[in-house]
Amino acid sequence: MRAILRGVKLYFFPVAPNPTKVRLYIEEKRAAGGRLDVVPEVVDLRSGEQKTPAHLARNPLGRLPVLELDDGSHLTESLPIIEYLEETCPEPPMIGRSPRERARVRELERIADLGVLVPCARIVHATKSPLGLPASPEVAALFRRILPEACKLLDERLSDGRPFLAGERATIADCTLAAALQFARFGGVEIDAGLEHLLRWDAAYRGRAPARAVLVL
Ligand SMILES: N[C@@H](CCC(=O)N[C@@H](CS)C(=O)NCC(=O)O)C(=O)O
Repeated sequence: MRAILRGVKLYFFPVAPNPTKVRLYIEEKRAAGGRLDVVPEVVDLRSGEQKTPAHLARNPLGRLPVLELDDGSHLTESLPIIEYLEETCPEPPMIGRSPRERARVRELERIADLGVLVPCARIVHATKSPLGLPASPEVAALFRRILPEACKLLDERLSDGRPFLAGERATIADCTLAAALQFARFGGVEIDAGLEHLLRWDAAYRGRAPARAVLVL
């Protein structure tokens, strides 16, 4: 009998990359037969709702995503939220089965997050921040130099034709990369057109039902 997770709520905002990672994870898990019953609720980042007392009571840092648990307590930070959901509802696995597989998936997820999502987010917020943050050409230039390193590495990993970053099945690494690339499209951050394997992965991933249920760009 598979575990069923009930009575939890995810606060998110569409296109914002960190909540998008979690939403993609939930859709992928459900599509693979996992029984996650998570109620979504929008917190409007454009109007500053994340800084209202109601949201600061959920996350004193005023950010998304936040997972509200069945006892009313809150969990913040996208990766621990995903890992909590995965540990609560481990089948089918989305981080891998053996210690080595799990380490490999986590390695790819960290590269996608720290090497792609964070640079994309820094470039977007330094050029045309949807949160109204001040522009910074220096920050944008720095992260434009950093971004290609991880993109190139992931392109090389995908060059053997594997459908997903870690192999034959979608994992949390795909969720993070897809969330990052959607935010890049939103903010006009260009990904090198020569990275054919990465772009092939992106097009194929976005065409799948779990991605279509979450991604809007
Ligand atoms: N390290 C955090 C980052 C959270 C974060 O920066 N979230 C953004 C949306 S992607 C946010 O809520 N920004 C609103 C703000 O900073 O006011 C995570 O992984 O969840």
